[in-house]
Amino acid sequence: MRSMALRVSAAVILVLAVALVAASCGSGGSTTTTAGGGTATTGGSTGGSQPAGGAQISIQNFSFSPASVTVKAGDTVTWTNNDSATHTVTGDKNEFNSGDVAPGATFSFTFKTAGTVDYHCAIHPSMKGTITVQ
Ligand SMILES: [Cu+2]
Repeated sequence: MRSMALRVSAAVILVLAVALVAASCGSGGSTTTTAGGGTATTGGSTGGSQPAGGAQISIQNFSFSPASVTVKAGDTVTWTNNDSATHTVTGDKNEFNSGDVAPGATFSFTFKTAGTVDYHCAIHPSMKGTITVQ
């Protein structure tokens, strides 16, 4: 019995030692993990059907997400209505107006001039967003 217990504890120590070595290797490898995260960012351009540099905005839970987006002049911004209600994407100064965007539908607009455009949903005025064009 006693030697059995010794063997078990020896095994536990061995496992712990291996775990420690693995942990220190893991922390050294975390730099690689961060680099992998950078690759994931590149994957964000997977919306390959969009022109390079465009932006995607999701309409959900009666809000624009993200509410603030910065693009370059000439970029196309696409809004996708992921909500269960109909919304609009309407420039505060009527710079653009999507009209009704049904659930599941999209609206795209190309911003050609630099400046800041505030917009809202004409149906739900509390829904607001900003596009900054550089
Ligand atoms: Cu709305």
